[in-house]
Amino acid sequence: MFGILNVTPDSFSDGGRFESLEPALDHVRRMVDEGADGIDIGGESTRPQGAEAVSAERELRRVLPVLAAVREALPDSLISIDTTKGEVARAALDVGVDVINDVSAFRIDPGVGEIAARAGVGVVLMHSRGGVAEMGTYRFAHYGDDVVADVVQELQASVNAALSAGIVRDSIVIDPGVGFAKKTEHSLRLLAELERVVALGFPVMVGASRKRFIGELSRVERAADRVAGTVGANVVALTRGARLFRVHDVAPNRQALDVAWGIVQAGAGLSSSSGAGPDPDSR
Ligand code: HH2
Repeated sequence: MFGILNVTPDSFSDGGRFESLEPALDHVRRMVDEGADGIDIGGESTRPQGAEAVSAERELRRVLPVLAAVREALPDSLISIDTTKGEVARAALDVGVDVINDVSAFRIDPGVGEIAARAGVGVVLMHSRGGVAEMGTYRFAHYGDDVVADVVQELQASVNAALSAGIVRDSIVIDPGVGFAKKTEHSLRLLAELERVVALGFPVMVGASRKRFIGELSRVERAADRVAGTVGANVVALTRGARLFRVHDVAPNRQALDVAWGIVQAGAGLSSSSGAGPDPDSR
């Protein structure tokens, strides 16, 4: 599970809260105490209401001091940089990040793939369409009859590009990109049929946390109040094969997913032993 740290003034649910170092570090420590395996740090919002693309210089000014401080404070946690820019990815690798999370899956800057390949780090390839300022909108949310087929095909193309850039299969995680160039109906179909994304053969991350589709289904306006809806979405995603979760609220998601995972595992044990039939000596 990755806890989210947005070092931005304009993120849709936590913009402006963690721009200075001390609040950011406190928040990160808390997320790790609550059970986060890693922290995903981003300096550019893709929020639905007119996200503003920022320059590499500005993004670096926002994230680099925080990345360095978090790396020092948490030497054993995974740190991921959420960026679409090679320049930012390279500088983040220099301070020791473990994962590059690119919401454009190297579409915006193919150089990110080569940089990740050279460094031998993990990558998250997320499905989206369009540039940073429009990927959170519905501008490119046009699909055929089967949104899952279209997203799987585009994710496969991203995987192929990553492999051609020299990234090894074991370093790749894929993500259907809930809410990115997707209306609520599209995000729901993708979560409902997540097995078809899992079938591509890579670990699947889901980033449903506090997103608009949860607000629409639950009629909860304020993003920070969408925690229960997030937990519901993540538990269903787990049962359909998601194995990594990107969340703002670590404690409730950790508890729910640990319990859900225990039940999934118990069920798997039952089905694997059921072939033997009932033990005649047992009652
Ligand atoms: N969603 C957001 C950002 N990065 N990365 C992955 N892999 N998957 C996601 O679903 C995903 C992501 C958007 O959420 P957030 O960072 O909270 O908001 P903002 O883009 O406004 O900063």
